[in-house]
Amino acid sequence: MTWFAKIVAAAVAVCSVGIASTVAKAADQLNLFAWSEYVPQSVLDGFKKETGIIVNYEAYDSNETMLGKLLDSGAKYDLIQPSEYVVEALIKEGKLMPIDHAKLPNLKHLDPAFMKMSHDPGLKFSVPWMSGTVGIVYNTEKVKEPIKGFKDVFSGKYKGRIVAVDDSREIISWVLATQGKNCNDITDATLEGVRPVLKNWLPQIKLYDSDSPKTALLNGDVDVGVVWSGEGATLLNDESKKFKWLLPEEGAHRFIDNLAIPKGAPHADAAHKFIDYILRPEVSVLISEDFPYTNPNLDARKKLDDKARTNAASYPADDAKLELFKDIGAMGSKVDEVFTAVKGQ
Ligand code: N2P
Repeated sequence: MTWFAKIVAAAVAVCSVGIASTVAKAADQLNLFAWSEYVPQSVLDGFKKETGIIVNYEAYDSNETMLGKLLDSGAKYDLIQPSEYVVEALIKEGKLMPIDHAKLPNLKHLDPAFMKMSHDPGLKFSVPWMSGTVGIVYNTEKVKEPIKGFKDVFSGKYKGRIVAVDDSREIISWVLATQGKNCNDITDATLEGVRPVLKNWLPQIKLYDSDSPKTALLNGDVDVGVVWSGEGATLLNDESKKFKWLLPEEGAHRFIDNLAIPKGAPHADAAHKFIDYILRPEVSVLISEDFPYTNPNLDARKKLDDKARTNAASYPADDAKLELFKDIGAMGSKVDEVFTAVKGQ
């Protein structure tokens, strides 16, 4: 069974209620299936005001959830927001519609570095939305010894005081990093090596939250987090100044989240219009203001104020040790299986 077949089977098993009824079909609508806490209402409103197109924003909290629903839904979605390794997989599987660059005059604002990424060189099937990292954030009023990496977070000292994103591929990559292995070195053997470490780590996590892990840190429910950089950037902006952000010394994942149009999308033209709209620097800035990730739009970045441009979580140092995830094919479902099994123990 391929990774895709497994995800479809799992989606069919758990989705008792079809999503078709919630997804609009009218010509002046756009069905956007995107990460939660990532698309500002002001952008959706501005797009509607200008084009008359209503955006139906359905949110997900992991690539795997998105894939399951996408493949189970028939052609309902017009735009999805997969990360780099999922773009790579969807291209291989022939699931994406080519992007018509002639409809995207604002593509010129992108940092040229994003045109050459290995998951989609030349951006034939996707356009970057935001980039980011996964790092560590902690409350310095509660944590007195400096934390340097995953080994410190999961030393046992912070048991019951940790929030982490609920993401199997991420968490397994953290274990691999502590073992000196690359985040894409995923085989049956490396997964078996990961399992005992997961058994030790996962019971230390108080809360899994991929939507808004900053909330538990702000509330004081937890003191340490392993979270998306945009969440870390928001915590750094907190007026208390009590949060510290760092990239783990063992190495970190750099993700590139993208917009892509699934094959068979009912409103492909509206999808292109939306992509071009968010590529406008003045619109792209609105995204950065609400969700301070690394903006791939160079002309938008120039419009950010100094505080935003120098936020260490949003814009890591050039020499940071960062790795992109690659498509790992059928091993993707094994990653899920190992994580779910240990989490459920
Ligand atoms: C936004 C989530 C960031 C996505 N809320 C990580 N790929």
